[in-house]
Amino acid sequence: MGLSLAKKIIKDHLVEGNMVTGEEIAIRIDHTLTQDATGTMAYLQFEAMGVPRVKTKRSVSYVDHNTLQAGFENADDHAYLQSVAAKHGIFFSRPGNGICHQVQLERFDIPGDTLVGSDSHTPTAGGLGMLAMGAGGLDVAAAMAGQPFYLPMPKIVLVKLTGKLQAWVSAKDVILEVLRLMSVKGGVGKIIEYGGEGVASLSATDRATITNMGAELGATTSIFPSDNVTREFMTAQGREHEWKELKADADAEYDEVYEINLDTLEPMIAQPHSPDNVVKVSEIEGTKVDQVAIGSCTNSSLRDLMVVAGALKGKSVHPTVSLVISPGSKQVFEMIARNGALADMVSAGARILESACGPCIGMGQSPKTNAISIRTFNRNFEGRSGTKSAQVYLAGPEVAVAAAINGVVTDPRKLGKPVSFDTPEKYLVDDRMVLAPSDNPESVEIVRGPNIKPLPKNEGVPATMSGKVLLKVGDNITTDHIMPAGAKVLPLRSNIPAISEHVFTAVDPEFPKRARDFGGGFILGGENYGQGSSREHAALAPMYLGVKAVITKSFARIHRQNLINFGILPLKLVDPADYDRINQLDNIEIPDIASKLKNGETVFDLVDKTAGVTVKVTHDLSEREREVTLAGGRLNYIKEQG
Ligand code: MIC
Ligand code: SF4
Repeated sequence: MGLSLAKKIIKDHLVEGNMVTGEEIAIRIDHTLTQDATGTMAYLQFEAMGVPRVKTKRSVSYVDHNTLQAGFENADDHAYLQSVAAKHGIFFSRPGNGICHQVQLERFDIPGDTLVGSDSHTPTAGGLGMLAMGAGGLDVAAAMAGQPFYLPMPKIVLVKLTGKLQAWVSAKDVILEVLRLMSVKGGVGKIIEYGGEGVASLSATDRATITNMGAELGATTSIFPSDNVTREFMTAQGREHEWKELKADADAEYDEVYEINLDTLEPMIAQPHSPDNVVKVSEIEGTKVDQVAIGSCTNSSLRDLMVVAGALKGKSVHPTVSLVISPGSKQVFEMIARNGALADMVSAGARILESACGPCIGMGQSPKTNAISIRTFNRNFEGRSGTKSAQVYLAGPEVAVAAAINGVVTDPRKLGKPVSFDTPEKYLVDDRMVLAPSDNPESVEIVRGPNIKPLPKNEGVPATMSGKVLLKVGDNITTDHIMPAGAKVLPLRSNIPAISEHVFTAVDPEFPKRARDFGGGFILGGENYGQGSSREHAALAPMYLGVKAVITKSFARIHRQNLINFGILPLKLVDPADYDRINQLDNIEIPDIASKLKNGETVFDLVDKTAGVTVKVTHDLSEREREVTLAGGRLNYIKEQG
């Protein structure tokens, strides 16, 4: 039986385990990426491992999230990151050079190689046929230190594309359709592989839009074949030598198959407050719009911005709409500046930001109270824009620009003649904003400003766990609920004591105080707990506040891994109905947990002393993960292993 594309790459990189669905495997990692908001922690952890030079083929450190610099904190982080990169053999993409995933796609991704990044949208690289996964900073640090990356062998899902996209319909509509079909938890434990004859009509950056937002399915990653389109893109980036062909065997077997006919796909839009709340644009046409934001790692390629500029040319932004645009990279920015497209945007009234994440992570441009904001981004979780009452919709650049011009949600097919765009034969390549590591690393001093605080430590699992249920939450809790981002909190990413004061405040402002008053305790959650971002702060800061275990119906992959990495036990209710029997502030106890865990037991009694009931909880930790948790986290474990 032939192999899927994903299985071929896994097989090539397998260092431990068997490729049996659900079993833990370990793969060799060729490349890593970090961004500044997760990178400071990742490099503090890398430093703690005591490895002088990264052991990957190539590691790149980007600065793209915290670029507002409303105080000294962001700039302190940048200086720290730049010095660490120089010293330890890492390339450093300077602030202003662009969003990590866009720059990585343009300049560094290699088909058939593996990439781990401390950002959940790392699968963007799957657009070029790379096996790319998001992870917590500690897992990325471990990969830089030469350790393999561990994951349960995923199921492989084929999304077969037929036909060709119609005018004013684009890649974003494809992934929104996949989200409509599969939901935000439909991809958990799966790799989404794209195939079928429709693939050939999608450009490399179109494919990257699709694999990027595969993160919102909860998928391990998403991947496209590497074909002639990939080759042309890499040649235009001056990197033909790094190209190679990659495709699934004709008789490859898949665990699930979906089919999407591009011919009949219409413009789609995700409504508040979830990326899978998708309808056809035509169903909500006429809805008044207050803000339009174009950019992010999903939709800020040259193609996307040329379409936006083409639609805006000679027109004005609607008087009641604020239109903001952030180009994805310096390359894109410079190219639209030189070819005049930027002038068309500015002339129409667009507000141009630097090449960075910006509004996508609530770093500025928060919309007004109760605003309706249409964004080309990938997440519309409540409050993420910085305005709790805002209604954020997600759509492609065509739908976004149509709304900016008309002031209401508009089917872009009504804009008339489509804007044509041909992928350039040559992109403007200039890597001066990427600094190579130092040739003389001993001479490099690490710069540690006052915002860089030491890593907190965790002890192992206590003999018996007891304490209060500090918080009870529902299904699909995101890491934005657990550890909010935005302009106020993001600057504290290198300062765990300070950032821990914001844990769960989006849900319950009293949470940090309660956790401190009770000396820590437990969290009770529903399905898909911890979906969204890879931020390990959503585990690290609760750990700092004394959270010992999180008990849920199910977990999202990256967050589950982060909990283990910091020694917090991810436990599941054996009977999900028991969720209703346990309440916030109940006193609970899990007797003899440490010894039971050591002995390999998987089911424990959880005694709810307040409710007077005993329920069963379980874990699905691999042997290695059990040891990591018992050691109090992966850093302790790595040190113990020498
Ligand atoms: C996000 O989109 O939520 C982020 C900000 O890029 C995060 C990383 C972070 O929290 O720093 C992600 O997606 O992993
Ligand atoms: Fe940045 Fe937004 Fe992409 Fe996250 S999703 S990496 S915040 S642009």
